[in-house]
Amino acid sequence: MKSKNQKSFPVALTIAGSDSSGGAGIQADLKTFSALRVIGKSVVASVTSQNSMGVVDSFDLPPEVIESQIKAVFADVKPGAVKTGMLGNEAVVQSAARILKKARVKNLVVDPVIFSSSRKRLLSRGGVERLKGDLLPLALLVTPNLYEAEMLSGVRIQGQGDCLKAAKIILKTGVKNVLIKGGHAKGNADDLFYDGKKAEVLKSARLTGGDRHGTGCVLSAAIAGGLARGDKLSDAVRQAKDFIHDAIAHSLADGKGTPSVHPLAGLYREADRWDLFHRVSLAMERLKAGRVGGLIPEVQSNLAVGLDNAQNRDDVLGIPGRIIKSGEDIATLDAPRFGASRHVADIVLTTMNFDPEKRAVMNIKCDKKVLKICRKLKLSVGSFDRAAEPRQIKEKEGSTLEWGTANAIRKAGYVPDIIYDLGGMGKEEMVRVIAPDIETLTDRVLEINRLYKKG
Ligand code: PXL
Repeated sequence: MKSKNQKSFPVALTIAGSDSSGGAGIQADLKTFSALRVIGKSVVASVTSQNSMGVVDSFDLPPEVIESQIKAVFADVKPGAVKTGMLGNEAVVQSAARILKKARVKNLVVDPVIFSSSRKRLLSRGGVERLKGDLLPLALLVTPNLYEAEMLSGVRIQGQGDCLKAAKIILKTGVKNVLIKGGHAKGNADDLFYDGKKAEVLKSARLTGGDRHGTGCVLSAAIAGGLARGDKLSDAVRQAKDFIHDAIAHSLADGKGTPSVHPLAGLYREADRWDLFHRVSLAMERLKAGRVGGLIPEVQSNLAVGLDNAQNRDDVLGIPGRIIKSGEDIATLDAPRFGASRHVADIVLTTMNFDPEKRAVMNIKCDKKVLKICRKLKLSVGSFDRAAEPRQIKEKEGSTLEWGTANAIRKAGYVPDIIYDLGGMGKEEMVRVIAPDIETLTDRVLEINRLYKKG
């Protein structure tokens, strides 16, 4: 029963195969629904034994077992959308189609899984015929890849024109829309969307040369998730394409073979952003309480920390403006922000490029005493000389610190804990404290400050 303050929530159902590797099938579908804030229901149609190197075996469940599961779900809630994935054989396709027809499911997305990427047959020949004859007439959308589109249409696809020809033939089964995925084509991974009236090429840049396990499952689940949330089909498809793009970009090589797409990557990243924001805010409080004003250089200071796998300044959290000093006290003008602190963020991106675990940097005053304390604390020390910077690099505004950081790292052979330079024409000498995380960075700066004050 719904309690008084409980909002209604979107529900989607997947009828598909279980993938013991966790990267595709039911497992990928449920992760995708969850990431989209859609409640996932699942009916297992087949059990596959597989790992990242391929499908070893598959065991289709008896049609009555599939029927029984679907009935149990529908007796309780009517999902706003249903997707089908691997169904295994003709009897399963037939019984799934019969019940979905009876339940008058409107938003049915069919991913016509026929082969695994390792070329294991996941739907019998008879199953393909029943898919065309029984299931597609009920479907709002079918999402074949090029190979599946060839199997469903009988058209040999060699170019965009053949895709449209295939889509038109597939539409004759009664399915209302066709999305032919270009992921296996050469060049860009463009898809063709056809609704019976107009064809649209949905562009996407190719991300990797290699195969990714679970792409088809996640895409169709994301479309079903969007439909369950009430999106129009065209919006659901567009958002699902963005979603799979992100899931592919963050694929996980979690075994010896093909990496799997990562449908939860976006959620984790959002959580990581808030976690880092909170930790940097706490670190700023500690630095303020530690009264590190004596370590702040004339040009003031900043600190920045990169997210796991940071790619650009937007993945690096810094302090807007500067950390400024007033005697021993320090102050900031604003809360930490991603994309702030350009210069220190670029140093972070440089250190992470050499060692992904060196993500936190703060610049502090450089004098003999600071350097002596750093050595006493057994911090590894590297340096660069601004005068040694090649002219071409110097002419590119803002690149000196990246060059200097990389230069010091190359000389040391690793990312040192401290990189200093003695300045140059109009440039103040500077120490950068480098650490694996914001807490270690804060500890180091506070310790340097304590010894600096002691004299
Ligand atoms: O990616 C197609 C697919 C769908 N469902 C299951 C699978 C695979 C591919 O291996 O195992 C269960």
